[in-house]
Order: sequence, then C-alpha cells, then structure tokens
Amino acid sequence: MKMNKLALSVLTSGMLVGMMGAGMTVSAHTVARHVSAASIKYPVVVTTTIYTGKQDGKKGWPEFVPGNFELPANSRVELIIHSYDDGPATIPASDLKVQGTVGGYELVDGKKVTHYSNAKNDVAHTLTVPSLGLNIPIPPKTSKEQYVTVIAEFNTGKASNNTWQCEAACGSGASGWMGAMMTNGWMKGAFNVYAH
Ligand SMILES: [Cu+2]
Repeated sequence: MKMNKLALSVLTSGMLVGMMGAGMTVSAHTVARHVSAASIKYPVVVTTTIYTGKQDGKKGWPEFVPGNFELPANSRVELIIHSYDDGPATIPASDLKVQGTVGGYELVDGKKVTHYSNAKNDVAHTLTVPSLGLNIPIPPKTSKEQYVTVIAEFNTGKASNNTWQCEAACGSGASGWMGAMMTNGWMKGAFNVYAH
C-alpha cells in the first residue's frame, strides 16, 4: 500500500486560503493525516482527486487520492473532489440522486445539481457511503476543462466506521466492477468518523 493511500487531506478553510495566498498547490499527497481536535475549524475542508488509469500508470484503474478518509465526529465537512476523468460509467438507478448532503445538492463547477441520468451518460464515479446515507455522484469532466470540481457539504454525526464505494462501473472486467472497484483506497475505502 502506497503512503499516499493513507494520507488524509483534512484542511481548515483558513489553512487552505493561507496556502493559496502563498501560491502553493494543495496536494492530496502531502497533507497531514488530520488536524488535531483542538485546532478543528468549521467547516472542515477535505479534498480528494480522481486520477485516470492513464495518469496513475495502471491502465483501467482510476483512483481517488486519497482513497481513505477519517473525519471528526459532529462536524460539518466540505468535501472538494477534483476529477480528471472524462469517461462515463453506468450506475444503479438508486444512486443517481445526490443524497445525504446539506440541502440535498452538490455543486458541480459552481452549479447546483441534485440528480443525474444514465441515459445522458452523465456520471463517471460516485463517492457513496451507504451506512451514512451519503451519495455524491461525480460527472465526467468536459473537454473544455482540465478537471471537474464537485463540492458537497455534509454533517458527520457520531463516531462510526464506514466503507465508501464508487457505484459507477468504472473498473475492469466485463461488469466494470473488478480491479479498482474491488480495491481499497482506489474506488472504495474507509470513510471513518472519529470522536474528538
Ligand atoms: Cu469509479
């Protein structure tokens, strides 16, 4: 398991703004595991990036970096997902709706979105946590942009151990559910909420 699989990108808004102001790039590979309880600011900003198999060097294996998450309990989280993937994948009808977020929507490149359609091929991946009722679909990036940005806010609730899974068939094999879809830290992983 690579180190970056364990790296967790919890940054406070203030830190993020500070880093941007300093001209630094926020990298999911280098940020701290999580902030200490005393220094938690709200909302907690978490970033992850979806890279294609071409980018990560494993053909047909797209991945979330980081692909495991640990979040403070009873906190408002702003999850920022950047995705470089332009390929749509089929997802179960039950996962087409944005669920569990504040207001029931997510922002896609700044626009409010509440649901998606398989017919329009408009989902590439999802970050779905069934035990938390959370479903965040991620559309393919358009040809006009380097990556698409999805922002969703949600409340973590009490401490719990959860697993997230991408519900879009983006992996390998005839079903699209092999490879990355079955591998922790790629298209599934931990989504744990810790007491603090
Ligand atoms: Cu996926």
